[in-house]
Amino acid sequence: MSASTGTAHASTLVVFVKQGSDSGELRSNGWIEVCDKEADGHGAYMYLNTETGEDRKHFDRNGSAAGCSSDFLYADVPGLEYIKVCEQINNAPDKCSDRVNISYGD
Ligand SMILES: [Ca+2]
Repeated sequence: MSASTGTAHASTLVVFVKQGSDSGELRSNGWIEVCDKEADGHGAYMYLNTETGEDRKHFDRNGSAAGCSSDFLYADVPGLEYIKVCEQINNAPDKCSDRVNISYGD
């Protein structure tokens, strides 16, 4: 059972991003869900950058174990500049999807 059940359906999907099999979802009410689907020891996270230049990472807190991690954003969706989904690589640059610009609400 996902913690997001119920809440996620009260809003519209803004963007769904994949990096390999890992994925991240952003919804219009600020709900995000990050899913680490690769049992490769590389933690998956959604990277968010706001129009004021703040950034934050939201990890799938149980890694590649079953279930994803959901959170509400610290920022309004219209205040986001872009997001991407990444996996953390030790001693090397993280592997990330392309940036996805967020124009929702702009
Ligand atoms: Ca997981």
